[in-house]
Amino acid sequence: MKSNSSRKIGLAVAQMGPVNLADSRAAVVRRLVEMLREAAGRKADFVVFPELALTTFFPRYWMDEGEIVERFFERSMPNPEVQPLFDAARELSIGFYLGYAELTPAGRRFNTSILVDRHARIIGKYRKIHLPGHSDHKTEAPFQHLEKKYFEVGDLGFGVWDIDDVKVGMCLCNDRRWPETYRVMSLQSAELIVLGYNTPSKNIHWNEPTHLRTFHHEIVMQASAYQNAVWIGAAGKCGHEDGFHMIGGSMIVAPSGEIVARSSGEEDEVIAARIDLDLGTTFRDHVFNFARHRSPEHYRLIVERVGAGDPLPAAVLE
Ligand code: CDT
Repeated sequence: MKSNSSRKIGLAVAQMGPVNLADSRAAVVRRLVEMLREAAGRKADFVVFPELALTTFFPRYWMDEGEIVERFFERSMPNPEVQPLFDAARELSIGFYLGYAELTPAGRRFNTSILVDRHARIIGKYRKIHLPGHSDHKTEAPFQHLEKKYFEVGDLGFGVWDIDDVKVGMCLCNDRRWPETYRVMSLQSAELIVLGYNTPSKNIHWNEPTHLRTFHHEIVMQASAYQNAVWIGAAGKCGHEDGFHMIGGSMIVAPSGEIVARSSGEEDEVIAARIDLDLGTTFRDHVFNFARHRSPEHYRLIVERVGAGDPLPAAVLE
């Protein structure tokens, strides 16, 4: 990530409209490349793409696992279908974050994101830790949320990487709702946290009013940016994928908690801001000076307990 002044960089978030079951990888990658070019034209140094950006949000479908793997998982990265995105990044000298379904050589499956620098080198990898949904077939539900069936819990922790002197952390979708996600990264001096999401506007587990889906999406990121003195770039895949609606609201949030850029629709859309990393330093030097003010001896329960009042591991997250 290069910057003209020492502590300012151009950050773009590339929201995606729907990716339908019938859409080819090649067509999706063309959309990503087009948005990468637009972001570069707007002087971005780095672009955030959504979670599972290369395919439809397939955890909504109960399907044969072999078919799921064949249709939706990537065996390597970059692979020939995704290579045009890497080639464009190198040509434009721009870095990116991309979410995709990863199949390892050992046959393990993760909901993964990567951090790619402006030389198109993969410098960081994250595997989603907070997998939402269920693993059983909910025959009464209008759609499924089978992340617990199709993915393993990530095994890489929450990392932070240096990308041209900016400390960048990654997470994915449901992770953004959990305070631990951000704090583990801010304790590694993260300055910018990037994430992609696919958030259905309907909650199949309980009758949640639809407006709360966007409200909670905003409130967790605004509060977390402030409490951890980080910038957040969040890219959604949204609109109606084969009739199943997901929220938009892709955004860039400042360490003040303020939203500085926000998508306006539910289609492919690039939003951008020139972000001042020193704003985070200001908050970290004062109200959130961790070294001066944190009291970890009083936080032990956070790592000793999983569920409230119960030292045993929680069974499921639903
Ligand atoms: N993709 C993803 O993690 N979506 C979840 C839906 C939660 S409802 C089961 C999210 O947190 O947005």
